[in-house]
Amino acid sequence: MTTRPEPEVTDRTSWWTTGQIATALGVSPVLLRAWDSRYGLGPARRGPGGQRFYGPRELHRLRRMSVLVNQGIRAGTAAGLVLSEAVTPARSRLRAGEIDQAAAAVDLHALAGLLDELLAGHGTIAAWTDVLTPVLRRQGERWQAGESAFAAEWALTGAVSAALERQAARASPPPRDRPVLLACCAAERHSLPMRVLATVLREAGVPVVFLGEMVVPGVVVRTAARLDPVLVLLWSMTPYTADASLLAELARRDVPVRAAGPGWLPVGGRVGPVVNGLPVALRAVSAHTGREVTG
Ligand code: B12
Repeated sequence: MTTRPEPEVTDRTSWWTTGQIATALGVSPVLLRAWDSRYGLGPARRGPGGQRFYGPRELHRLRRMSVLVNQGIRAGTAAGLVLSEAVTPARSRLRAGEIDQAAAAVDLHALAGLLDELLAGHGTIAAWTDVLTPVLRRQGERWQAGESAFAAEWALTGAVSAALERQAARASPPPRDRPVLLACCAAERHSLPMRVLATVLREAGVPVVFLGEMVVPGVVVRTAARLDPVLVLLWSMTPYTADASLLAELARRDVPVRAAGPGWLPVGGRVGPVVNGLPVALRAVSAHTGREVTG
């Protein structure tokens, strides 16, 4: 089985169309086009035929717009508010710097406040993509350069996990339905990407069960048998944690399972291309649940 790397940001499949955004927000495509032409709440880019393509930042702005309008605020006023609080790259860099500093100082109180504010202001997807991912990558580079920053990494990842749990807990309870099951392979301690996905799915009203880091293979098999999930994502961050025999065992039992994370790229997913990015994961969930999930 060949593997497919995560699509580039320029790859059109990483973006959402007007129809997908309309379904996710429960508004009509006509209204979205009106918000674009009247208030400039438009897509990130357009295809050759003028088709609109929205990214996480635009989705966040439109969700805010829709919430404000539903609260009875006039569309023009709401658009002004949304545009004035727009998440700009400069603002994201500022937030990233503040979080990095609080982590370096192992200031858990400041970290919790900054992360809650970030998630509320940017939305989970943009907070992860635009702010937390760069901060975490920088941590990784420091580690690789031999800098001893274990305390900062520990503080940061613990605080991010906890903030994401708080954010998920604010969402309304999901319907009682077959869940999406997320699990890390048995030796895998890098759990944040799955925690982010669990949060985004909770916010989107999709039932999700996240088993956490370092899950014993038998537990994944038994939980899948018990919950009858619509989809299982088996996460591996590094090649030495990818458990191909567990993946094969789940597939043999007819569990709808996909390999997720860069750890699978050298060995291949065996059951379809590797799910290696948040938008790709959301599309996989959409395909298996039959409903458009854009976060
Ligand atoms: C935080 C962290 C830890 C924490 C994890 C805590 C936690 N609860 O998650 C701790 C301290 C436990 C840890 C431990 C280790 N770590 Co570490 N860690 C990281 C760090 C800094 C961030 C991990 C992360 O969340 N990445 C997510 C984003 C930031 O990564 P990304 O590359 O942008 O994202 C890719 C995918 O994940 C995917 N993606 C992004 N978001 C999403 C969302 C979804 C839903 C999906 C499906 C995909 C997806 O798209 C990207 C393209 O591939 C990375 C550095 C890095 N660059 O990732 C190192 C890193 C992953 N760790 C590394 C190593 C070596 C280790 C240790 C072996 C070292 C050690 N200290 O003992 C152990 C291994 C533990 C184990 N058995 O798993 C290396 C791995 C190198 C390799 N490829 O083999 C890295 C890359 C650091 C480095 N530069 O060398 N680590």
